[in-house]
Amino acid sequence: VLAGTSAAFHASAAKPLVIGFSQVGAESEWRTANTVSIKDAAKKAGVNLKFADAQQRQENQVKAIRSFIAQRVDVIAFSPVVESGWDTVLREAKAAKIPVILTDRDVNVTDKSLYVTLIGSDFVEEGRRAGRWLVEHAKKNPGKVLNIVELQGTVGSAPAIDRKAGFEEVTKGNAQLKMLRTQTGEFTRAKGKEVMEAFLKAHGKNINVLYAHNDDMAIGAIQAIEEAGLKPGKDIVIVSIDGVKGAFEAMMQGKLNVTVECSPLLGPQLMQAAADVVAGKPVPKRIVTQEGVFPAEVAAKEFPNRKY
Ligand code: GYE
Repeated sequence: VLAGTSAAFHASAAKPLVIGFSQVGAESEWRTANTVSIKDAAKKAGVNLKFADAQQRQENQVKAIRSFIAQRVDVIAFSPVVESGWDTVLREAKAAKIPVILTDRDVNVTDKSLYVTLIGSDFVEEGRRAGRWLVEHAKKNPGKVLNIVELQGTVGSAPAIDRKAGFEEVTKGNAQLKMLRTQTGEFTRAKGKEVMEAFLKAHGKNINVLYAHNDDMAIGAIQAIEEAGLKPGKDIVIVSIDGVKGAFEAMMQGKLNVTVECSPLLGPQLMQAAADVVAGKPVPKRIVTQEGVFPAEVAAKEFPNRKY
């Protein structure tokens, strides 16, 4: 009885860990799932989470981080909208001795001691996986040149930069694959649809392939393709990234050909890393998520297993 009492006493006396988290926004299905994962994991871990939504704007993230510093939270975590422009505010966090954990997206800083770790996917590899699928697809139509249009993610964001680079790395020099047009669709359905409409106006039936940096833009583009009287998934082959439920539904309807998985379920790893950092335990500089590739043929079988 005594031991139990004292354990309970210690548990209630222990201050809950306070984490300030600045989220990118609510631009996609991926992002919504990521937010749910982080909030759920915080609740389960008994963490006091201060959550701020930046609405896809870096200036809002800088403000949120400064306010977390002023509140003297235990750990600052954030998913940076864009890669560059973080040195000053991260130096402020370091001067205040508050550890910073990056989730999902990377920053471009010369002083790597400005953050503890980055938890998230390898976006270059995702781009390569998308490109490799297309290289294999092209082999099924030997001699045929495929004209590609690309919908990029948010300008200056790590996933947009890296998914473009990885895709280029494996498709460049392939005589069957020709990039016609590339433009940002800002990772949203609305913008994906709008930009695809413009692509279709300019190039119509000459477009053979759409490479979208996320599923939401692909889903928006699917609408544009249908409204133009063409068959998405057939007249235009569509390759995208994330693996959200909406993509699996589109694949089961034959409108999307493949999605490369990018898991948004980073909450539990974030809570673990934050607890470890505060406890003074070593944390690896990079924690990479394990992911796969899902072509339309396996969509129906995999759908019940999808968690986001
Ligand atoms: O792919 C996209 C979201 O940073 C990996 O951001 C994330 C990307 C994700 O808007 O859907």
